[in-house]
Amino acid sequence: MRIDVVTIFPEYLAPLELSLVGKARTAGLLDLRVHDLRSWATDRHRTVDDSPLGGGAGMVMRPDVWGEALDTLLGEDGEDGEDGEDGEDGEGAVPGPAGPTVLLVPTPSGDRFDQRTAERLAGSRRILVACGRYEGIDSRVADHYRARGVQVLEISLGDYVLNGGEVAALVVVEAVARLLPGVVGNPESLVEESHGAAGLLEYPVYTRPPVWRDQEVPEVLLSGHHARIARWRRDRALERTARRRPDLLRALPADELDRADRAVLEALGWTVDDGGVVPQPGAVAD
Ligand code: JFH
Repeated sequence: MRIDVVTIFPEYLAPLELSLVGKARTAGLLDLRVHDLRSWATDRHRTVDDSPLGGGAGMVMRPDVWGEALDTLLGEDGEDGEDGEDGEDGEGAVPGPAGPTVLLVPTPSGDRFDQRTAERLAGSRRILVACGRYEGIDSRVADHYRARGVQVLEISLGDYVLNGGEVAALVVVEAVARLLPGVVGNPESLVEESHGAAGLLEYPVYTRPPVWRDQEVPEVLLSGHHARIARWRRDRALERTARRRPDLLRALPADELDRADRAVLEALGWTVDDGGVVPQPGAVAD
């Protein structure tokens, strides 16, 4: 897979040299290239912004500079690296799976980025992340590439305001890279993730020593009794999800809940009927 990130702060993406993503790049599983948007600016000051039409505070990123950057990079299909671009940071093209090119635009008003989005993106051949700054990128840029048949995804990490799209680019690259075949050392952990306890929060985890600062590890985890351990973990996952993420609980398919699940949920003020998982009459669930 090839991922291009365009930003006015290429150094912001430096952490992608580290850890799992860095290894994926060195191993040739991920062709990640970071570009400085200003290299497509044309004036002496390499200006990328202008004041908002219609008035208002702040600045907006110019469509013409973004257009040149994105045309150049989208036109580089199947080439292998040397575009002479400054701030470029490529390892050479990697033969990726067939699949579409996606233009990803982080914005506070985008669709929520979640694991499903990451899984979908992991199936694409190329991702181009356009990191805005100031008040964002002139809206015609996303519209233009959408009209040209590019899959444009405007995404938000959550309901808080960042200063630009770079943090979202880091999040997306990490979430997608770990799903690529061969990146995560033990693919069993990915399998466990996708259908271990689908739709529930994680159960709590422990390691040695069995007593630490007067706190004991739950005894069942030392018992070697695999069925009891699995049940205990499932109960804790249900409990956490009920308290912290009732929205996830409501979304659980009732047919995936066994009798023991239903008993735990009943004790927590929830009931399972044909309408799914709902608060017990009179219970204040969320
Ligand atoms: C980004 C920015 C303020 C305007 C009311 C809420 C926002 C943009 C590019 C993503 C998430 C971002 C994000 C992504 C890209 C950019 C800064 C500040 C406003 C009006 C718009 C520029 C922010 N999940 N949060 N933030 N900015 N306001």
